[in-house]
Amino acid sequence: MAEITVTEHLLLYQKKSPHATGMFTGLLYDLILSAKIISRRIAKAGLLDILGGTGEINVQGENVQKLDDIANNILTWRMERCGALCAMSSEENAELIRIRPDFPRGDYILIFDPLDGSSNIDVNINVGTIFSILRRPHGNSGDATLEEVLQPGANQVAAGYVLYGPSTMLVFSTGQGVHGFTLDPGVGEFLLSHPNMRIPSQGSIYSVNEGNRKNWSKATREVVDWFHTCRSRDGKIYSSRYVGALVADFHRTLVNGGIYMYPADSAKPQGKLRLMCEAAPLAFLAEQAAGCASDGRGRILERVPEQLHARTPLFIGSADDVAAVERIYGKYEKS
Ligand code: AFP
Repeated sequence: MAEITVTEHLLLYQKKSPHATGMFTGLLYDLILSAKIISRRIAKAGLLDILGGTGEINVQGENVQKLDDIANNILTWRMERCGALCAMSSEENAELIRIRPDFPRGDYILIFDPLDGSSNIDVNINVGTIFSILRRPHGNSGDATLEEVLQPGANQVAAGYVLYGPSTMLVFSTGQGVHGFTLDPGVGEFLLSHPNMRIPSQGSIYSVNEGNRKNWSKATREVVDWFHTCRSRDGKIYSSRYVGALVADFHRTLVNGGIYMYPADSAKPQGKLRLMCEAAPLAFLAEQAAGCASDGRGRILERVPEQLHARTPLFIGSADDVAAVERIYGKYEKS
């Protein structure tokens, strides 16, 4: 197979789209460079004094890991200088990150989770970076306001993730399908390895933290019990897989099909996952790959965030599996 770098791929798509500008391609280029730098730091984490926590608690009430901080700083430093942004939001920062007045700015808004699944770092399990790119309403200038940032996921112009796994992979969509690239460390480039990724319409894997069962509603128990007993089209009993790092669990779901679930429960009535920096970007990818993403009632991409760090239940993956979840919740809503 001819080796196409992610930069070549971006330029090709830029030519195909009359709306694409060099500014947008430049934004993605800087994002990808940041991911390569993060990947290099993670690969050496066990050798450097960068494992463990910083002793701080972030806006989400979670322990900040040293690598959370490192990844956040790498992304913030580079992206605020890229000239394409009018605001950023990170999972690690309570407020919007403003672009310094002496830096050039553009029309895009970048939302990211710098290191998702970071509680897995110390045990050398996959982690990832998730990103979402929105555009501010036409004609506005200056710093983006919070109202401009709180857009539904359906407005995303691009979204993706970097999975720091056995190999580092970049998976993203600009609304023209989902494409996956693998980092060749020798060349230092992401090379196209998974063109046009599609989620099978039904899978045979369900993924959920069953330790939370005691806190689930009757409806949620029925949802998970459904996957305990149903069979895939080729007669397979569903298997259970749960990494506890959303990017890794989603990537498996994207490649193999099936469903990832993080329902609301009595301890987390809004769910655990963040709408803007976790659920919406992965929902954009899922739909671009012929899958679905729901909060149990309807499309994640239609949800308008009421605040920067709004949370949501999430059911994402194969279209038939997500439809089964909505059917069961729907039954309880009617009764
Ligand atoms: P951390 O980044 O704090 O590890 O949170 C990871 C995460 O948001 C997501 O990546 C996982 O899917 C989910 O939490 C796991 O949560 P549980 O540990 O409650 O199952």
